[in-house]
Formats: sequence, C-alpha cells, structure tokens
Amino acid sequence: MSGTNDTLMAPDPAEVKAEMLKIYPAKTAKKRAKQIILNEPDAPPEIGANTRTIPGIITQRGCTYAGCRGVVMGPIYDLLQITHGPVGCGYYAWLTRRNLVRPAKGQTNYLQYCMNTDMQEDQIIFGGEKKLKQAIREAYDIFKPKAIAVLATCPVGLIGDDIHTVAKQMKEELGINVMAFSCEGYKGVSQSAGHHIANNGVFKNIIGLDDQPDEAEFNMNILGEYNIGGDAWEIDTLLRKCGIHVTSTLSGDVSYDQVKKAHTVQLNGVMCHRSINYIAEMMEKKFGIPWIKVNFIGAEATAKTLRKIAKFFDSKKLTDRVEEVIAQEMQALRPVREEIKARHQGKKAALFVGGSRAHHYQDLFRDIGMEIISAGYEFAHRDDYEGRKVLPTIKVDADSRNIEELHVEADPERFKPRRTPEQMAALASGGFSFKDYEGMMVEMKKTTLVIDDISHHEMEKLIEICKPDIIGSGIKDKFVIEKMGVPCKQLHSYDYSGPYAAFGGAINFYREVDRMLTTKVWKYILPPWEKSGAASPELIHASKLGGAKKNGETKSWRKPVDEGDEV
Ligand code: CFM
Repeated sequence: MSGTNDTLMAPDPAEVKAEMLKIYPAKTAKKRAKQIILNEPDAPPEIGANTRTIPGIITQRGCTYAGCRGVVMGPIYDLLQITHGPVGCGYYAWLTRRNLVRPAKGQTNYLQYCMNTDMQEDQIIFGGEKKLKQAIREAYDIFKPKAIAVLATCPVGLIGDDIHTVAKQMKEELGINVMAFSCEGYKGVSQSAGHHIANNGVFKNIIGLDDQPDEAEFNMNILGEYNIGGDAWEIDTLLRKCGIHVTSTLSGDVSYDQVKKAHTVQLNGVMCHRSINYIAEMMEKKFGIPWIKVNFIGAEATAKTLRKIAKFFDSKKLTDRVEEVIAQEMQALRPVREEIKARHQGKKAALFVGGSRAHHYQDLFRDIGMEIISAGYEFAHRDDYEGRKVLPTIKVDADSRNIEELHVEADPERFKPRRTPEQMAALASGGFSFKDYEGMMVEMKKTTLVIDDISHHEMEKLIEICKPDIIGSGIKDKFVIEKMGVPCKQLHSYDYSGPYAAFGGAINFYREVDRMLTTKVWKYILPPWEKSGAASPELIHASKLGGAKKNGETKSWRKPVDEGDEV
C-alpha cells in the first residue's frame, strides 16, 4: 500500500514498459512505444510527443479551444470574452480553472461571467455571423468593455463563419478593440495548439498598444504564470521584496492594460515554456527583450531563479538584496522541510501533468527527499522533454502546420536591445544563458520512465507494478488513482489548496504532501489487484479489517484498522 516503503521494489523499467504495451494491438503498441521512453539524462533519447492520441485510448488531454480560451486568454480579467459556439462549449469559459484574480478597486472583472452565443441548429445551417454580431453589440451595451475577444469552438470552423471579418467590422462600429481567435477544438492534437493561437492573437492585437513603461528600476514580465491557487501573487510578493517590479504576468491576475505595455520591460522570465514560448520569442524579435527560463516551483529552484534574475540586472544593490531575501526565506523554510523530509525520504512520486508542471514539481518532491520514478506531460512537445536544442529536428506535420506561424520582424522604431553586445558577452562568459530551456529529461535519473500522454491503462499498470507513494496528476484520473489506494495531488487546480510557488508556496506543498502521505485513510482502500474472489467490496474490506461476520453481524469496514487510530 502507499504511504510506506515496505512493499516497494525496484521493477525493471523495460519490463514495466513491456507490461504496459502488452494489451495493445500491434499498431497501437508500436506508436505508444515511441512515447514511453527509458531516460538517458546525458543524451535524452527522442520521445514521441505532440502527436495525435490514438482513438480508444483514454487520455487526459483537452482541446485547442480549452488551451486558448481557458488557459492563456481566460485570466485577462477585464477583457470581455465571448465564446462563439453551442452553449455546452461555454464550460471551459467559466471558472473551471483556479486562475485567481484580485482586481484592484474600481476595476472590471469578467471572470465570473460565461458569455456564449448559444449557437442553435439555425445558425449551424444558415451561419452564425449575424448572431455573433448581435452578441457583441449586446455585450458592449451592457458592459462597455475596453476590448472584446471572440473565441471559436468547433462548429464555427466547420460551417465557415468568418469571425475575423466580424471582429473587424465590430471594431469599427464600436470604436473599441475587438479581436477573434480561430481556436476551434479540433485545430490541433491538444490544448497546446490553443496556446499558440492565443499567443499569436495577444501579440498581434494587444502587446505594444501602450508604450508608457511602468516606473521601476528593475522591470520584467513573468510569462507562462497563470496564478493557479495564487502562485503569481506569491511570486510577485517575493520579487517585490527583492525590489523587482512585474509589469505583466501573462496570464495570471492581469488586466488588459498591463498586457498592452508588456513590451516595455527589460526582461522576460518564462515559467511555463510550453504555453508561452511563442510570445517570448516574438517579443525578442520585435522589441529586443531577452528571455530567460525561470522556475519558482521548489525552494532551490526559486533561489536559483532569483540569482539568475539578479545577475541579468547586474546591480550590486539588487544582488545583495536577493541574497538577503533568500537567506530569510530559507531560514523559515528549512526546519519545516527537514522535519517533513525525515518522514518521507526515499518515497516515490510519479507526475503526469500538462506541459510544464510534470517537470517543475519534481523539484518540490526532491526538496523533501522523494524520488521521481516516472513523469510525463500530457501535451508538451519534444523540446519540453529533450531541451530546445532539438527544435531544428522537430518534424512539422499536418497538425502543426495548421497553426499560423507569425512572421515577426524588428519594429523599426521600438526595437531596442536591452543589453549591449559587451554586456551580453560578459554574461555569457559568466555562464549565463538566454533561451535556455533544457527540458525535463536532463534532470531525471537514468532509466526513469518518461511517458508522454499517458493512458489510464498505463497509469494503472504503473501503480500496480511500481507502487508509487503519491502521484501528481489531474482531475480526470485523480479518483481512478485514489481508488487504487494511492494519494493523488492535483497539480492543475491544486485541489482546493495552494499557492505552491516560491518559498511560502513550497512550505504549503511540503505540508500538503506530508498530510497526504501520513493520513491513514489509504488503509481503507483495497486496490483491485488485492481483491480475489470476494463477493463485494464491503466483504473484502470487512475481512481485511478482521471484521468478517461475527454472530451474524458484519463489522463496518469503515472502522479504523488499528484500535485507537484517529482518522
Ligand atoms: Fe503551462 Fe499551465 Fe502547464 Fe498549461 Fe494546463 Fe495549467 Fe497544466 Mo492544467 S499553461 S502547460 S495548459 S503550466 S491548465 S496552468 S495545470 S495542463 S502543466
């Protein structure tokens, strides 16, 4: 059972892989074999990623619309967003993700609204442009927003509604910024395509509209940070303590006006490489803003990131302050970490999350001495696994060709390198690197199983054979995992907890994992492989607890295992 080490063995990863593939038809097994890789940190082997999920396989992925509307656009809280499509598609538009906002007094916040054109059969047959125009007018009359975004769901593309022309016409009619996103759910193999479409739209339609920079000595953006459970607030508080100002967090608790001037900063820090690398790259080309990879998940990772940012700004004052803050924060964190580490050293975690967290959260588990036995993304690309060095070798297939690659050139007036060539050379010789995401695999142990777009079947096999003590994953598999007696930490929404970023967040995370690993509740769940020939789950539990029928009565299986146990 989970929570203890006694039954843990070290199964041969190659055998685990074979066992996972055994049940599949030959063609499926062949394809999945490319997505289940035994790691080689020194020279990460090629992994199959960002390819179509095989029909019939239960995947955790979402759709392109979810990636655009829900993930990247969603948190821009005063941009009025209208989903063009049937009403059911509006689901992802309404607080399904814990991207928290705390708009300042007097600021508008549309996050609690779900705006949808409610396409009916009529529009599917005769077209929905008229209804969309009406919806935009209606929304404008009621809310008088600064800007409106229209986001397409599948039928819009199928029937060929020209939402871009509608947006243009409405922009003229209303005199505000109206933009459209062709992010139909089927556009790509996952939500990843939706990130790219959103990046393009934000870059074309919002970034650069306001050239007035915030007044701050050290000024940067945090890109790819969505304030899940309050992470962006934790990061902002920490950076503020150090004296660093964040102009725009894309997109976490951010206003339309903040995004408009994102191009005025000196540096871009990229948290989630998968969802936002496009904007980072385009801002560098057009405006000359360099980007570095940052990671505020994990105490050691946070300290490393702060030092990297300080190095870029090259100021003694900032460097000293950063060291002071790290020392203070670590002093508070260390005793908690050590206490929890003592209880869980050597326990095993597996992580299957999205496009960046399956990497970042490894640091948090390692902070408390835990080992990562397997990890994988749902929809990341090869560069997120193997590092950006493989970018030139990634095959462009029909699915990726579907997504527009913007042609970006240096802005004739506004392009301004943030560092002189001499400064760049000095940074490089000091070991500083820009655009340097090395991916997940270099940081994982040799032969660790790296599994892309894991299926429910593979997850079950992994649990059955490798018996991890905890799994970090999402809502779609959380309860399947927990029914097998293994605690599952939701690393998308954090269940109802968080923040987990920066030092304060790390403490929250250690405590949460500690609670999950020490609770006795897992003793009451019998995983399927321990059941044998029993008639009902009640009976199995009753007999396991020594509570089988006594004098015609059945002892409740919910009774604690050990007398005196507190549950
Ligand atoms: Fe980036 Fe994200 Fe992620 Fe992502 Fe997501 Fe998310 Fe995620 Mo869920 S943007 S790739 S599309 S870090 S919603 S905040 S948790 S799958 S790992």
